[in-house]
Amino acid sequence: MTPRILLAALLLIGAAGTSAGAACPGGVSSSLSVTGEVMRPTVFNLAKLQKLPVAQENVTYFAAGSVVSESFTGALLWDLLNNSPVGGIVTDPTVKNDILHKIIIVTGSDCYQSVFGAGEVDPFFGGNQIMVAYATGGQSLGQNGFARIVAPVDKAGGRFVSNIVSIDVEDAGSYQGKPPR
Ligand SMILES: Nc1nc2c(c(=O)[nH]1)N[C@H]1C(S)=C(S)[C@@H](COP(=O)(O)O)O[C@H]1N2
Ligand SMILES: [Mo]
Repeated sequence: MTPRILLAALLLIGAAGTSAGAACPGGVSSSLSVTGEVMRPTVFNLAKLQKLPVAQENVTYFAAGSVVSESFTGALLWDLLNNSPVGGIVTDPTVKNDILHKIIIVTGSDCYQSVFGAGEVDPFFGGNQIMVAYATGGQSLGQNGFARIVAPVDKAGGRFVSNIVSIDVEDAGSYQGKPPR
């Protein structure tokens, strides 16, 4: 390899290395896709989210060391996954409590991510009223996108993924045997 070709090859490798960055441009989200082990994968915009039963939550949490109190309006994550149009998480009735195997991966436009256990939000188990919020104080969420997670029992805002672009449901079993990242 001539030095020039070697340089070109290195630049290409470098570009490939930054392609994850290109997939996470950040910015204000205006739709999110629900994918993975659900009955009907669905793309939601604000109007579609507003068709789900409306939930209201007053939460107080730490954000970067300061206490924030906000009144959020949105849909419960459980309702979003189980009501029409998504219609539920796919489970295998022959597997004991298969719902407890399911992982809900929420991703923001900047690729900020948090996972939630289906058992944590299932009203029969944890019943945590985790919300996909689309308004705060009666206003849209502005720079936080059209939708963000609100986890009312959390102490800090780290799981409040803003600018949601995807909610992906996966099975813990599919990760077994994979090397840790
Ligand atoms: N998409 C995205 N969501 C995010 C973050 C982020 O970096 N990207 N930071 C989180 C953290 S660490 C906190 S404390 C809260 C801060 O939210 P607030 O400034 O609106 O209170 O947002 C959370 N949601
Ligand atoms: Mo934070």
